[in-house]
Amino acid sequence: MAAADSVAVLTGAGISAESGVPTFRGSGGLWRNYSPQELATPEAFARDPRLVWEWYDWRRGIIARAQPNPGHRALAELERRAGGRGSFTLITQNVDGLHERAGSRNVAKLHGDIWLLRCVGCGREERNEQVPLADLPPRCECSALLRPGVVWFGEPLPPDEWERAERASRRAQVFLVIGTSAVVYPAAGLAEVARQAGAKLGIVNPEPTPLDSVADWVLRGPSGDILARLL
Ligand code: BV8
Ligand code: ZN
Repeated sequence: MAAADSVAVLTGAGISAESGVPTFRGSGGLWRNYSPQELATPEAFARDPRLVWEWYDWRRGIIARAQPNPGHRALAELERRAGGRGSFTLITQNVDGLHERAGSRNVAKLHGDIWLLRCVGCGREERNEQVPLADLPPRCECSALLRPGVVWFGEPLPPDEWERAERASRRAQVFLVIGTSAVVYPAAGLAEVARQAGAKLGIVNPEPTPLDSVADWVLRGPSGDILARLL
C-alpha cells in the first residue's frame, strides 16, 4: 500500500461496530423488530414520521455516546501519511460522523449525515446535535416536518459526493472495502469501478462478502485490529 500513490477506501457500518454503533444487517441492528430497509425509506417517513424519527433519535443517542475506534483512527493516520492532495480518499456509507471525529478530512459521505435536519417544506438545512430531540417529529419554523439529512432507499445520492467518490475510485491504485456487506448500490459498485481502472482490491471484514471472490486481499477480522496492524 505504501507504494501506491493513490488510495481510496469505502467504509460501511462495520467500521463503527467496535464503537458500539449497531450495524444494519448484523444481529444488533434491529430496533423494535423493524428492519432498517423498512424504516430508511421516504414511504415509511410519509406513513409514520414519528416512528421513523424514534428510530433516528435512538441511533443519534447511541452515536452521541460513541467514540471513534482504532479503525477510524488508523484511517485518519493513513490519510495524514499519504500527505498530498487527493492521494487518499475516504468514501463512507455511514452517517454517524465518526470518521470526521477521528480526524479524517477528505471524506465523501455518500448517504448523508445523521446530525443534519432538512425541512421537507422550505428545504432549510440545519445541523442539530440535540439528544434526545425535544419534539418527535421535529418541525421547522415554517411549520413543515424536518427529516434526517440522510439518503433513504430509492433516493439519489448527493451528486457532488458521488462524483468525488467515483473519481477517486477510478484513480486509485489500491481500493479498500472495510466493514460493509457490499449489498447496497451504487456505493458497492465503486469496487468494480476501481477494479476496471486497474486497482488492487482489499477487503477488511470478519465475515465473507460478495466482493471476496474478486479481491486481491481478504483480511478476515475486525477492522479495529486489522487497520491498526496495517499501520
Ligand atoms: C438509489 C442511510 C436510485 C440512512 C442507507 C435491487 C437490486 C440492486 C439494487 C437495488 C434493488 N432495489 C433497489 C436498489 C437500490 C438500493 C439498494 O442498493 N438496495 C439494496 C438493499 C438491494 N439503493 C438505493 O436505493 C440507493 N439509491 O439507488 O437511487 C435513484 C437514482 C436517481 C434518482 C432516484 C433514485 C440509496 C441507498 C442508500 C440507502 N441508505 N442508509 C441511514 O443510515 O439510516 S443504506 C444503509 O446500508 C446504510 O447506509 C449502510 O451503510 C448501508 C450498507 O450497509 P453496511 O454499511 O454494509 O452495513 P451492514 O450492516 O449491511 O454490514 C455491516 C458489515 O460490517 C458486515 O459485512 C459485517 O460483517 C461487518 N462487520 C461487523 N463487525 C465488523 C465488521 N467489519 C469490520 N469490523 C467489524 N468489527
Ligand atoms: Zn421549513
